[in-house]
Amino acid sequence: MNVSRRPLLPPGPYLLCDDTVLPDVPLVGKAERLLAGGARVLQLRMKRTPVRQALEAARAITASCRAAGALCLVNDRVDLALLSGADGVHVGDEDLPAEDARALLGPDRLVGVTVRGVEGARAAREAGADYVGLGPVFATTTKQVPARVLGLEGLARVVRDSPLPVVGIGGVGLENIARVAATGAHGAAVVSDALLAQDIAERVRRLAGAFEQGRVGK
Ligand code: TZP
Ligand code: MG
Repeated sequence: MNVSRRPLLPPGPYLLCDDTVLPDVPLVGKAERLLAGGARVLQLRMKRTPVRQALEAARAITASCRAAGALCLVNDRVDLALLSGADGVHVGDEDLPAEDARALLGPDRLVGVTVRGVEGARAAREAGADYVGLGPVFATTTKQVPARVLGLEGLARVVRDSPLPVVGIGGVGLENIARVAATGAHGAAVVSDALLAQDIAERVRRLAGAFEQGRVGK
């Protein structure tokens, strides 16, 4: 019997609420705009916010997500995810190992892991992760990534062989999200294309529509 109350990661755009892109707008304001556009999952990425403010933002944005029926995942910080009651955490090579994140979070929250290929996805599954973030799919300036660009073919190959749902990340925006979806990827992580749009909520709606159009079998 499956006794876990862990939510499923919604398919489609996976929006990052990031403090390095559009730094003058508070995180809570960015989250509101992303949610107003119908975002179903937000990842709160706080690379430059002092920890007390980060905790406050995590608590407020978790509450906003819950009210909107969206999931809130915290990047890097298992402690902030736990304290804010967020739906989970996303960890990479410089964060707590996935198995330790899982041990701290218990069975009812999501653990996502950044990987660079199929081997990483298999290891993430062994470690108790629910999904993997894979990238960079395209070149990006939002983050310096110590790995080569995968392209759509590289993404498709990992999607085919991964034992976990794959969220593509890096350089994804309105112009290419349908092609990311067409690889069979479960999700597409978007940072700057949404946050730098004139109308963030409208951009999120368009990203979701384009993802849906690109989905395999549609
Ligand atoms: N991890 C891999 S690429 C990336 C992260 C956080 C940033 C992607 O940003 P953008 O602006 O969507 O290309
Ligand atoms: Mg990290």
